[in-house]
Amino acid sequence: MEPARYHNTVDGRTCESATGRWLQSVNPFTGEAWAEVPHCDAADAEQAIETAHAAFTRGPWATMSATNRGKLLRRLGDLIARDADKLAEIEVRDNGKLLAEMGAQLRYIPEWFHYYGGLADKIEGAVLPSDKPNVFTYTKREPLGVIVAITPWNSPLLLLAWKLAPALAAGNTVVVKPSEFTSCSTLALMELFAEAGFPAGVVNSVTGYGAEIGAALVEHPLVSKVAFTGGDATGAAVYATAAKNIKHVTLELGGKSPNIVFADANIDNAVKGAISGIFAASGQTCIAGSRLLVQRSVYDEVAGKVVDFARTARLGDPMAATTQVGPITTLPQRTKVLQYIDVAKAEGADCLLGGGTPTAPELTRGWFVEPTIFGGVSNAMRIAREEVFGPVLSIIPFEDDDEAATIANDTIYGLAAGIWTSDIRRAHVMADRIQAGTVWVNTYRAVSFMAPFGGYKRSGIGRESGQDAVDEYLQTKCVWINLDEEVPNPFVLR
Ligand code: TXE
Repeated sequence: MEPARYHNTVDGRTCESATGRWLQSVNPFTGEAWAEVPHCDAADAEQAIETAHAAFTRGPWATMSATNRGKLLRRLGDLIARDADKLAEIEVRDNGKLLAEMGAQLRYIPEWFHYYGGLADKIEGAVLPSDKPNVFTYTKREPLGVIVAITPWNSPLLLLAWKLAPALAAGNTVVVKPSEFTSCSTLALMELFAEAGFPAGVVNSVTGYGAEIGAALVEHPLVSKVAFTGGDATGAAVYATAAKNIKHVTLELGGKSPNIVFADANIDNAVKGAISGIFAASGQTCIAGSRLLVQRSVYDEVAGKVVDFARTARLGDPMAATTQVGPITTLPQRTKVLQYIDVAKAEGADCLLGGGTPTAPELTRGWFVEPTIFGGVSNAMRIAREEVFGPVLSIIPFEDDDEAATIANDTIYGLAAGIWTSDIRRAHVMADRIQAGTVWVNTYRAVSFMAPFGGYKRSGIGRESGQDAVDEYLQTKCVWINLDEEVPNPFVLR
C-alpha cells in the first residue's frame, strides 16, 4: 500500500517542503513505513517564522479581542473531540501507543482548549497603589510574540496541546515542530485550525530533523520563546542557543522519578501504582516511576507482587483492545533500552523479569521490549541514575523516612514522585521533602489541564498546564501616566 502523505500548514495553506523531499514515518508495530511527511529545511523554517511574525504584528489576530480568541480555542477543542477517533488512530500507527490510551487521551485533550479558552479573557493587569502623587500606574500583560513549540515522539498531541492552548490564549502566534519520528497526528491536527476560524498564519508547522530545522527555529531572531519537551541533552542545547538572543524558554526534560512504598501502605494499591508508573506507554513517559523505592520490611512482598502482576501484561498490536503493553516508538530508542538492560546486568542488578525482546512470532516484526524488572538495585548504578525511557523498573530498598528522602532526591532530575503510605503525617512531610514538581500520594500519573506541571533541577524550567502556564507566554508592561499639569524643573531635586 502507498504510504499516506501528511502536509504542513503555513499561512493557512497546506504545503510540502521547498525542496519537495519527504520523510518516512514508520509504524513501530510493523516496522514498515506507513506515511510520509515533508522533509523541511532552514528555508521552510524561515518562511513559517516570517508568517507567524506577520500574523502576530498585523491582521485579524493582532487586533482580536481576548474573548474571541477564547471562542476560537473552545471551537478547536470541540473539533478535536469530533475527530478524536481519527486522530487517535493516526497516533497509534505513528507512535505505537495503545488505541485504548489514545482514545482516552483524545477525549481529554479538548479540555486544555476549553480551559485556556475560558482563561483567555481573564488575563488581567493591575492598577498600582502608587507611592507618588499625581501619577496613575498600571500594568498590562502582553503576549511575547512568535513561539516555537518543539515536541517529542512519546506523546505528540498531548504535549503539543499543553503548549498551544496557553500560548494562543495569551495572544501569541506559533510555529510547531513535531518529532521527525511522529509528525503525522500533529499535521492532522493542524488541518483543524482553519475550520475553527483561526486566521491564517497564527499556527504553522514545519517537519523534519531536529538538527536541521529545530536549531534554525530556535536561533531565529524573530522568535520570542521556545517551548520544548524532549531529552535533557537536547534541552540544554536549545537553552544555550536561545540564550544567544535572550529568548524565553520552557523546558520539560524528563526524569528518574522515585515511587516510594512505605511498609504502612496499602500494598496492593502500591503495586498497581508501581505497574502503571513504569509500564504505561511502555515506560516512554517523562513521569515514569522508574525507581521503585521499597521499605525493607515489605521489600520481598512488594517485589514479588510487582513481578507477578507485570508477568500478566499482554503485549501485542496497539490497535487491539486486549493489548496492555505496546512497542517502543523508535528503533534507536529500542536499542538504547536494550543497552541499558545489558548495563544493569553487568552492574550486578538482579533481573527478576524480562530482560530482552519477546519471542512470540507476532511480536518480532515490531520494536518490543519485554516488561523488565531489576531487584537489589543500588541508587549508584547507572540504571538508577540515567533516564532509560522504556519498560524497565529498578527496585531499590530503603530503611526509614530519612533514607527514602535521601535516595529519592539523589538524582539530577526532579519531575515527579509517588508516595504510598496510610500515615497522613508521613504523606505531608515526605511531600515537603521530595524535590520534584509533582508529588502524588497513593496515586501515580495523574495530570490535568488545571494542574501546573514541570520539573525541579535538570527536569526543566517553567510550568505547563494550570494558570501558571499562561504566565509563561506573557510579559508585563508597566505604564506610568503623569497627572500633573506641569512637569517640574529637572534641576530642582525633590
Ligand atoms: O529526543 P530529542 P530523542 C528523552 C529519552 C530519550 C532521549 C532522547 O530519555 O531516550 O530523550 O530522545 C527536536 N534543536 N526524552 O533524541 O532529541 C527533535 O526533532 C531544536 C524525554 O528522540 O530531545 C524533537 O522534535 N530541536 C522526553 C525534539 O527535539 C531539536 C521525551 C525532542 O527530541 C534539536 C522524549 C535541536 N538541536 C525523549 N535536536 C520527555 N521529557 O518526556 C532535536 N530536536
